[in-house]
Amino acid sequence: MEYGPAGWTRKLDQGQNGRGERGNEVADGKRTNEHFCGKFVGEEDQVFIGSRGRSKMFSLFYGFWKYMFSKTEFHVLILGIDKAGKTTLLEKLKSIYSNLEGLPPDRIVPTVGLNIGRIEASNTKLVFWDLGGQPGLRSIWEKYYEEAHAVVYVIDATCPSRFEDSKSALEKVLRHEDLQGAPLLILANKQDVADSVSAEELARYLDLKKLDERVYMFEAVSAYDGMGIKESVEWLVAVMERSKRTETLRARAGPASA
Ligand SMILES: Nc1nc2c(ncn2[C@@H]2O[C@H](COP(=O)(O)OP(=O)(O)OP(=O)(O)O)[C@@H](O)[C@H]2O)c(=O)[nH]1
Ligand SMILES: [Mg+2]
Repeated sequence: MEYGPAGWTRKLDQGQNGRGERGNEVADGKRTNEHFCGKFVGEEDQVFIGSRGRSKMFSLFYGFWKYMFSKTEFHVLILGIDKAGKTTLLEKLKSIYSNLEGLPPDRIVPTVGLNIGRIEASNTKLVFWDLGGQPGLRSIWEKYYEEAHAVVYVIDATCPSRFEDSKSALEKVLRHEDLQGAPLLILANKQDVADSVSAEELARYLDLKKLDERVYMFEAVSAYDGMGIKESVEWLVAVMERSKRTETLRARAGPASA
């Protein structure tokens, strides 16, 4: 059941007969045994409209209402090479922002498919897609690019010997046309470890040339103790709300699906 404006309660766009006719529902959510088709349904202030007209009007009004007042939903991809800490980060996000207790690090296994995490922050809904980073799984990443509002790229800041691998995987992500204009948050993860490199050092090391025309930020985080995670989410929401890419995705989806 979807809840529409002014207490209307109904299944969106689906009549009980499967043809968009709503049979015996009335506007205040109560039900009557009379049918709408071509006649009044009792109360004087109810307007006489055929079932198809009502259905269409309701869809339009409901779509508009949803467009104006429902919380925006953003899709955020979490990418990075294997063992960077993506899934640990996702579980930490869930613990911080939802009532769900995230999995503890010792119960997290390497990702083969996709992990999804939904949170609400700054009056928006965020859906995180966490994908496996092993070399054989990286070709799957691009299947999710088209629908992503932003990318979080996680790097293990304690492991300089893998920075080169991280850098080339990230450059490939940035070259892909389906991710054009997507804001990018690069996380120097595992800051709880004493010899991890800082976000500034990591930025110097990566020396990414393709970042110029993109909104991006480097942030030092720890998926273990939560350092930097709230700042990261706040930044993501702020940039996605005003990014051109969000406008494009919204226009593509249309008002009814906002
Ligand atoms: N010290 C420390 N270890 C971390 C942190 N985040 C993740 N780890 C550890 O890093 C290892 C890899 O973590 P995962 O979250 O499985 O990494 P992943 O990026 O999801 O890896 P794939 O699913 O294979 O792509 C695990 O042993 C984690 O406990 C962190 O912030 N600090
Ligand atoms: Mg994982």
